[in-house]
Amino acid sequence: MKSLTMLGLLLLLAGSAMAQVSDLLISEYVEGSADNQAIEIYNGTADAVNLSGYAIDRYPNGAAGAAGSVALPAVSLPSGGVFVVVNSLAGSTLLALADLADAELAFSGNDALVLSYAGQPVDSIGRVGEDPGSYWGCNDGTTQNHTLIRLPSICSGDAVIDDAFDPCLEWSFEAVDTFTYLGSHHDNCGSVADEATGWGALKATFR
Ligand SMILES: [Ca+2]
Ligand SMILES: [Ca+2]
Repeated sequence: MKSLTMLGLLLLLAGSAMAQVSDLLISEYVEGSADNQAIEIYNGTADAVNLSGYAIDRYPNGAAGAAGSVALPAVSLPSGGVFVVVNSLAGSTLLALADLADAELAFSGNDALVLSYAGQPVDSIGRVGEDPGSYWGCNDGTTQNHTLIRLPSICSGDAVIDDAFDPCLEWSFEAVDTFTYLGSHHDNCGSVADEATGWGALKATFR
């Protein structure tokens, strides 16, 4: 009985350890009016991550290959922090929220975007190789003229860049030109601190 309980505890701990975000995520997507476009990158891992080697690659209108890319700079993004990239042609309100402004970050609702590291996909929005018309859509909204926020339950990136894309599965929607949520992100994926607390509490219970 006692060993079964210990096995259960170990399985529980293994499960919670896996819950922590494992790599950078695209936490927000702004496809606003005119040239108001932005992407927020979130570090939900336990450690600071240097952004060197990461890039946001753009696959417009169903293109199978990237037509442009924004290389992220060699800055250290702390655990829990976000980095906001804005189209340099965007309006002043949005530009004021940028950590990096780059004219390469120009997209419309039917362009897939991929966060990559050393050329390997880490996360994505949209479906590479598919031109959906003006946007990808679902009951709650579309990838055009909206701000999309990653659901707090999403703990790992969509690294399969060419499968079917249903934005309702991983995103919530805000009205066009909503910039309120840029600059922070929240996930429900657990953290090292939570696990440490849990472990102590579980050990205490077991004794
Ligand atoms: Ca996918
Ligand atoms: Ca945000």
